[in-house]
Amino acid sequence: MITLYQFATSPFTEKVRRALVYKGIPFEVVDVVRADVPQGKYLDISATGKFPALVHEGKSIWDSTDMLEYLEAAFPTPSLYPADPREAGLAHAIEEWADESLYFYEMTARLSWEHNLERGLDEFSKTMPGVPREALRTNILTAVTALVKTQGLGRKPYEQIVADINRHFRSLDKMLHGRDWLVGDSLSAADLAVIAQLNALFYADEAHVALEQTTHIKAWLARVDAVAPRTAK
Ligand SMILES: N[C@@H](CCC(=O)N[C@@H](CS)C(=O)NCC(=O)O)C(=O)O
Repeated sequence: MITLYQFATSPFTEKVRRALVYKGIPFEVVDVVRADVPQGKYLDISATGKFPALVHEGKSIWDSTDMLEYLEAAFPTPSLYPADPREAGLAHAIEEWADESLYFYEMTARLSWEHNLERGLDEFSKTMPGVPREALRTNILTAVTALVKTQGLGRKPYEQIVADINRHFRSLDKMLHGRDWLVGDSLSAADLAVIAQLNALFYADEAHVALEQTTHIKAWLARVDAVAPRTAK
């Protein structure tokens, strides 16, 4: 049995869960308590202290990109990667764009802009048992604002970040023009990585405004949900 150690609120958790469900792999879930991570409680499971992480047959795998590759090797069908080499390369590039770029947009808009934070606070409360809601709000705002400033995105003016978000949605819309999937002719790791970051971004009003200006993304979201739902049916 595979065990998924997760922060339920993480887009990377959603990406990996969808891969597990798509491949029909049974798994159990352990909700990681955030406060226990700095104490080193899970170091044998995730050396980076980041989650999600998978444990399978005594082996730990962390980083969602490595997890999907591991699942592909252990459970090859249905495949998460296009057979064509150029398309396989593109799928990886889009996966990394989602994980390493879109991620910071969702962090900034969902967790460092106060007007959006309320929407996700209850789910965060579950990962931080015992922390009062108001303290949690302040802690998240302070920590994520500092983090995205250090990364760089958080130093851009609000209007610029909103313009970037709109451009990301327009790019996706173009990628989906005349196509069912982001790369190739079936679902790939690229679709899973991008939908997971978009769903986190949808906690932000600004992402809904951006979505409304696109033509193909809503149908693609429904398509991915139909074959690789967030949770097994
Ligand atoms: N590149 C990693 C990113 C994982 C990640 O950043 N997870 C966040 C939650 S969304 C985390 O564990 N943050 C806690 C930390 O950075 O200490 C992946 O693809 O799995």
